[in-house]
Amino acid sequence: MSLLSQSPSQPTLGKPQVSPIPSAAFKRSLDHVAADTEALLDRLLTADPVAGERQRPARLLDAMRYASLGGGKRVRPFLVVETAKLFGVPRRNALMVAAALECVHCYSLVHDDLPAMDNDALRRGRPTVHKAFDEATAILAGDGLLTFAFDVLSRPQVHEDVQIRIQLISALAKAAGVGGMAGGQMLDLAAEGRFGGSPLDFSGVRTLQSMKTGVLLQFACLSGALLGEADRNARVALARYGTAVGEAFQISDDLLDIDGDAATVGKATGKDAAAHKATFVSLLGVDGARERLRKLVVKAERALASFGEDAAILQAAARFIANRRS
Ligand code: GRG
Repeated sequence: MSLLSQSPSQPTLGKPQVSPIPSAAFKRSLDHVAADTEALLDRLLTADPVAGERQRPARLLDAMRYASLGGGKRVRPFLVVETAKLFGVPRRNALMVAAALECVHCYSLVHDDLPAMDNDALRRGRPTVHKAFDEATAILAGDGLLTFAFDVLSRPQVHEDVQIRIQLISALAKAAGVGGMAGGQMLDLAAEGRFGGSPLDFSGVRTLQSMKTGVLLQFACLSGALLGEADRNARVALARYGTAVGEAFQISDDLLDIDGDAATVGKATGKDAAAHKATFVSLLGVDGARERLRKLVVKAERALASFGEDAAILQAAARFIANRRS
C-alpha cells in the first residue's frame, strides 16, 4: 500500500498565508533538533547490549558512533520533527524516527565514501570512516547503522500503536532499498559508465537523483504525517513538499560540487565534472539549475500553503536547503 493510500483521520488544512521566518530563527530551530538528535543517538548507541543482543563489539560501535555523531546538519531529523509538529506529535516520538532516519543517512554516507563507490577521504570535514578505521569496519559500521534504524523504529517509544510503527518501518525500508536509495546508487554507478551504457538525459538524472537523495527526504516529510495519523490531503501536501525539497537538495549539492569550497562543504568538490557525470548542472547549465532551484522553492512553499503559519518553519527549511553552502 502506498503511503498516500493509507487511512486518513484528521484534517489540519485551510489556514491563511504566512509571514516568513527569519533565517536566524530557522537556524536556531535546526540547531535545536540537531542537538536533540545527537543526544538521542548518543544514548541509543551505547556499549550496553539491549534485550536480544549478546554484546556490542567496541570497534564496530566506535565506528558507528564516529559515523553518526559529531557532525551533519541533521536536515532530515529537522524535517521529521517539524512535519510531526504540524499534527501535534510529541517531540520525543518524532526524535526516535529522526534518529532512525539519520542512521540510514549516515550508513549511506559511509558506504558511498568507500573505495568501491565514490572513494572519498573527507566527510563532514573529517577522515571518512574507512580512513579513520579500515574498509571492513566501515562496511560493517554501515550495516550496523542500517539495521539499527529498524531496531529503533520497532520500539514502542516511537508510537504506542504497532500498526503505525509497521507503516514507518515499511516506508523507510522502501525508501532505503532497491526501489529507493540503494537502487538510486546503482543507477548512479551505471551512469558513470562502469557497466557500459549511454549517458543519462534529464529525465534519467531526475529519476536517479530522486531515488538516491530525494526519497529519504520525502520519507522525512511523510513520517511526520504517519506519526500524526494525518489525513490524505495533508499527506499529499507533504509529499509534494518533500518531492520539491528533495530535488532542490540535489541541485544545490550539484551546484556546491561546482562552486563550493571543500573546507566549508566538508568533502571534496569538483568530482562530478572530473567524472564527466550527467547532473542537473551539466544538463541545465549553472544559470538553468539556479532557476530550477528557485522554482522548486516556490513549489515547496506553495505545497504547504494550506497549513498556514504552522508551516512557516518548513518553508524556511526549503529556502535553507536551496541556499546552503555545506
Ligand atoms: C551507498 C546505498 C548507498 C547510497 C548512497 C546518499 C548517497 C547514496 C550518497 C551520498 C552522496 C551524495 C553526496 C549525495 C548528495 C546528497 C547528499 C546525500 C548529501 C549529503 O547529505 P547532507 O548534506 O549531509 O545532509 P550531512 O553531513 O549534513 O548529514
